[in-house]
Amino acid sequence: MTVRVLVLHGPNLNLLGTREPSIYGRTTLAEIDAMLVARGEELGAAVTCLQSNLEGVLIDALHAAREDGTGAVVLNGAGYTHTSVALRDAVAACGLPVLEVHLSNPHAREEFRHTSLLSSVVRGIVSGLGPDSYRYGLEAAVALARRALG
Ligand code: CA2
Repeated sequence: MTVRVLVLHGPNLNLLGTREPSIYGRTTLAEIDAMLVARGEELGAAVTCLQSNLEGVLIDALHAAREDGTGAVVLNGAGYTHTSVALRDAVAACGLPVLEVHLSNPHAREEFRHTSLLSSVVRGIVSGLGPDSYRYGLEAAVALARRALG
């Protein structure tokens, strides 16, 4: 059975591949999205990707996912990971398995990145593996969405 997975990218991730390649690599967001859609097809999952620099847009997308048959969410909250109580509350409220992903390993970086407001309300976390963090996050999301369907 086809499951639906929503991939949400937070602020500044639209710049991927164009700046700070030493931290975030040279892969663009469009390339990551294409890889995820292709991997989803292999797994029998319909993958929808959305990037926004606006906290409210990410929160609205989580609210919509609750209603539209989405089975799981892959979320890179980017900077909001460390600051946004509102995004955390939306993750907790959406009632879907959410996988937190990060390209870099925030624990190997500045101290302010060591705290994630999301981690205690998500099902799992994948970080530090570049675009593969998203790939593994998607694979886990598909498995969890399938399991929920029974
Ligand atoms: O490693 C990750 O995926 C992060 O979520 C990325 C966030 C950062 O605030 C988190 O601590 C870890 C930053 C995303 C900004 O992306 C850029 C990409 C290219 C150039 C500049 C920023």
